[in-house]
Amino acid sequence: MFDPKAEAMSPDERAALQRHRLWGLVDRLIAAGGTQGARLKEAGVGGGADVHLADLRRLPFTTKRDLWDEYPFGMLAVPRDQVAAVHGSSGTRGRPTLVAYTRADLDLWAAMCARSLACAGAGPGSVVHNAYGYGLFTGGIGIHQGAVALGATVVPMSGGMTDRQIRMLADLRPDILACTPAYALRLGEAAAEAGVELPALRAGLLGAEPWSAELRAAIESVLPVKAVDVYGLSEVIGPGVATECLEQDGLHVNEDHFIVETVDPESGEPVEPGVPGELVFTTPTKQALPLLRYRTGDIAALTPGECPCGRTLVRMSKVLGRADDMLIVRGVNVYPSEVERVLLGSGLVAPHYQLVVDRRRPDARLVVACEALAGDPGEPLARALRETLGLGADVRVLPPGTVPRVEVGKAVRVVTWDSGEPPLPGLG
Ligand code: DLL
Repeated sequence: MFDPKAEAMSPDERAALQRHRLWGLVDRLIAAGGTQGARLKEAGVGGGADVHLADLRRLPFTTKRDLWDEYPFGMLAVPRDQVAAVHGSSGTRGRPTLVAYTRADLDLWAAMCARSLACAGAGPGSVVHNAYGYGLFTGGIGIHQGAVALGATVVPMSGGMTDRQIRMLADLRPDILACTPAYALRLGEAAAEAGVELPALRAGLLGAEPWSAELRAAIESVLPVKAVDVYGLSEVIGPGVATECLEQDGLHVNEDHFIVETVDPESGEPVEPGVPGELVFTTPTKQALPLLRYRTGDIAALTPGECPCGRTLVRMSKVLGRADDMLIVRGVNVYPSEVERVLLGSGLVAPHYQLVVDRRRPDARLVVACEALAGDPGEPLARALRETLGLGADVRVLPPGTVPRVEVGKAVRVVTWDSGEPPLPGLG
């Protein structure tokens, strides 16, 4: 079930609500007197009344660098003692990113995650097996609070201890599995290894990392689930920003709380609907760390219009990748997810792979490490990568079980080989 009042508004109703909320945000940022407020004043904005929705595209951006520069609490828009919790991301790319929540923010977050679960078909009384990591990472605690807010029964598994997860899935017969797509695959593989036939689940609510439609097919072939995509980032709130419904045709962005734009990652200018661009979010209702035009680095396309499920929220495509994950191999630009599509679309290899960027020489070489389902797919895959993506890659077919499986945290799809031993056995 979904809330038609919030999720099926007409475009005019929604625009009026966004405009009203944006007005409030601009006033709060200016009153808080921080970096974002100062930039608004520099841009000639004296208060929310000056800002219409159409002006948003002319307002200043906020970036991850701002969060780092003001780490840990410099960007707060409320007094420190009103912060009820902090979360963040581990900072695989450098410093950790810390975000703060007031009690009202935690309620909003729970409501957004309850919407995500409802998108995946959950309702009061559903059993939610939550294998996202609990802790500073937003996945575990976010989905947990969403399940509680929905009136579901949450099983707080966190990541790892795969044998015990299989046992609980078999015994508790949950409706929803919530975890990363790579871990869903691992669970399917581990259940098969243990000879356990898992009972059918209604849906898998999978996200926190990019995954292709081809990986969806691989997951649905090893686990009895309909796999739907959930997107979010700590800075904006965590999971619950956008979710696919059971139509599996794009992620509904919760636009009443997260105003979304897509811009050209180079110029920062808006791109047309349907064209992939960098996702930019404004959070008009968040209190502790409200963001104006936050640049996510994530690339996806937006498509307006009503979904057969009844929601009128704008839909975003699956995330293609992060602007900074784009590989440039001998002049060819490619996202890891595009390589994933070719690999898994071929039907020749198992859904476990890693891309090794060999930088031991000045002309970087891409090594695609994968595991064959049958025969020797090296040559046909190298040809498919060349023909589809224009990419010259060295495809290495490794023995089954060689590519690392993910038990905890996010899948590492790309590794760099700078010197010394190869990052995976068998690549030397
Ligand atoms: O990954 C929040 C989350 C938890 C989302 C659980 C969904 C499920 P961070 O750790 O801050 O937050 O990482 C955010 O992960 O900017 C994207 O690059 C990537 N990401 C998250 N969801 C998806 C997705 C959580 N569905 C960063 N598809 C984001 C592709 C995703 N990338």
